[in-house]
Amino acid sequence: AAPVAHPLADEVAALLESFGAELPRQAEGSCIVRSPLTGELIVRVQETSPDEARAAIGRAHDAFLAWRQVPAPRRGELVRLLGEELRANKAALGRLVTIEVGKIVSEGLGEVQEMIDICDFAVGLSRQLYGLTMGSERADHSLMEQWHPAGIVGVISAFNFPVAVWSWNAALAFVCGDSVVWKPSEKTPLTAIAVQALAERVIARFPEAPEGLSTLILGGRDVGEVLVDDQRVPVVSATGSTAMGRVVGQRVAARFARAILELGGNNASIVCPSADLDLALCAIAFAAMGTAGQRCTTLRRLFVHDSVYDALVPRLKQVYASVSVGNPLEGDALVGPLIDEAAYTGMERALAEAREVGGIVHGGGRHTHGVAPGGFYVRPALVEMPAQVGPMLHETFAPILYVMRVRSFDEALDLQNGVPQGLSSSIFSNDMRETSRFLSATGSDCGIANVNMGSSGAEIGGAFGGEKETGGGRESGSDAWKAYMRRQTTAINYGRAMPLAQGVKFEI
Ligand code: UN1
Repeated sequence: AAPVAHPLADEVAALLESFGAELPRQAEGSCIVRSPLTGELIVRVQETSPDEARAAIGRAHDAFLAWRQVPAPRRGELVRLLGEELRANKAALGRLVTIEVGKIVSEGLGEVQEMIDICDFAVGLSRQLYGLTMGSERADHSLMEQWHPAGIVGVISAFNFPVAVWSWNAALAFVCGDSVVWKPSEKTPLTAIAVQALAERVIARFPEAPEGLSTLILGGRDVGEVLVDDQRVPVVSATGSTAMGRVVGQRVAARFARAILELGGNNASIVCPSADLDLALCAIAFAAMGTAGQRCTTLRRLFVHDSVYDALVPRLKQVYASVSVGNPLEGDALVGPLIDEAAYTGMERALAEAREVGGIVHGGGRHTHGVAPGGFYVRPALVEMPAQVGPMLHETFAPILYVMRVRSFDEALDLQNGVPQGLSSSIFSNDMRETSRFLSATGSDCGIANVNMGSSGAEIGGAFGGEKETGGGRESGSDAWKAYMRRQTTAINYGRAMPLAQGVKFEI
């Protein structure tokens, strides 16, 4: 039988239809969407023009003016319904993530679960947007702070978590009384169109929710810049490369708005003499090879103590040599494709650079067996490094794990902290002194520090983000919501006198 012309494109069209959206088939669109599973062209998508983007921001601004007046627990009810919608559509949306990004099935589903989790979190939060009261120094005065909605939250997201990142921002923004304008990665407009359709469905049947509460703009840098530069957008939450964040952060700061930046990671784990090596092996494998090495929390550097190096690293090499790579829709491979050809050439370049500085590369290279030739599948690479140099200092978005032998905990910690990025880190140790030092003020300098776990796969309950070139922003749980609101300090004089603070006298 003749091969089917567009099997994945047809499936994507059907999936989008199930969300109430249409596959935007535009012959002329400049955003070319291919499935990394096969390289098949799914569709060309038309970019939003700068004028259309400004109009979308206008609608989002109007929506904010109405939404901020809706009581926060009611806003939480909207997010509860969004969570229900996501629960009902988990399988279909997870599958669309797999088709558009190449994640394995359980990670595609996991991404949608992460969306559901943050919705649940935000529902509770909608009744806990707590301010404070302080004791005033003046008689018959009270002093307090309260949190008010901020305005439009601009969300710029990356391809690797094409829908979850929106939800970490949007679920909080909605309960905080904000509206959202979302510019997803130009590599993943289809999952964004699906989620936008689900959000619109919920908004349409919620009486107090204004049209324009959730808005989508599509395209690359030009359209992103409109969002970044618009005075009506007080909060811009951007996930992506450090190079992108450096531009976004400066432009947002130039107009005194707030940027929440989640940028590059170069995450490390330290394996100490007392480590449970079986546990470490499993944790390292998922952290380094999961999502084909394309998480910002992916484990990229491993420091192994001399005393356990020969017990661990040969086993790790075996795992690397035997891990299954393939199309996640056609089997149970643990490693799917890279997002595109540029990611593949980036990986090849990093491996060549590693060899130049004395690295010994195990694995790597294109994997072609049993997969469509248009997909960029690779063997994950383990690279034994003589020193922390060359590509080890950069984030390469691919499954490369650099391994180094270390002779002490202090040496490992210095190496771990000795890179420009500061997202995630972990230690494998059963020695309380080591683990406690790792978590102390003089330990890991990262936003995330784990014990006896890998660097990736954070739960939404904690604040997510990192230091240094990772950008400093925090999203998701804990008190990350505060970045989505404006703080107001309020003093009230309920007496008849007019005392001044600090005892100042000004008698007229
Ligand atoms: C990202 O890669 O952009 O901790 C975020 C994790 C996920 C989030 C990753 N919960 O790996």
